Amino acid sequence: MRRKLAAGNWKMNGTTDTLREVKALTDAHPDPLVDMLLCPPATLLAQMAWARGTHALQIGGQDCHAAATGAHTGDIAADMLKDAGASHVIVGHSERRSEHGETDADVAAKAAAAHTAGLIAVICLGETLAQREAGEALAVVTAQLAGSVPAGATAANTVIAYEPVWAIGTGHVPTLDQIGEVHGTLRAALRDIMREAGGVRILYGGSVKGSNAAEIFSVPDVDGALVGGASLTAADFSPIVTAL
Ligand code: G2H
Repeated sequence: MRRKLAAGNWKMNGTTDTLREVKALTDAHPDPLVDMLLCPPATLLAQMAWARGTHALQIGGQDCHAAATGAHTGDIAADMLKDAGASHVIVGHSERRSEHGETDADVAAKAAAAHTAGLIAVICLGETLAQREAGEALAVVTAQLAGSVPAGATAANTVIAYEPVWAIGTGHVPTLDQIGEVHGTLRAALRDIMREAGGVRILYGGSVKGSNAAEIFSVPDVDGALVGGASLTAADFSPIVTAL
């Protein structure tokens, strides 16, 4: 049985004032039946860990370096995220892939570093609109999966997030059939990569909001969501948690 996961990716949003949303969210879901994860900017990790108090809210980074330490100005190691209170880290988000040129191999190295640090890696992948329109979506995500999941990945230390690039922050969402087709394909492909494939959670991400969450969560092999814009306030994120 895979435990559902509602994950929020605050991206480059949020200051200390925004932490009020953590209290509002944890107050709204004092004893959630699903896992809740928020990934704030690194500047807020430690304060968010403090703000959650004894609540089971999980906290994650949005990226990590593949190395454990060293001369990498501006970067953050997985161990540092863990030290700040994180249990997860997002790797390979499409904005990292497109804005920072991260390849599947880079993503796999980062996920491996996360595992070494004891973090759960949320590995993101997804096709572009051009790839979707060319009928390449399934081949693209299958290749990304094979290239981005490192040796040593298990159901306990790895979450997959399918985020079609054309759905991110655009309000465009794939049909339920399209989501189901990709998630089913990813589940099957995982079986070629690792044992425990049946236990790995596969999230959908891209323009998830309260009004479409329930129908997306009804799709087989959708184990939760990675939410961007609608995770920034408790008012928007709470209905998504409830829909799971
Ligand atoms: C996809 C998602 C969060 P949004 O990037 O990872 O963002 O929900 O704003 O489309």
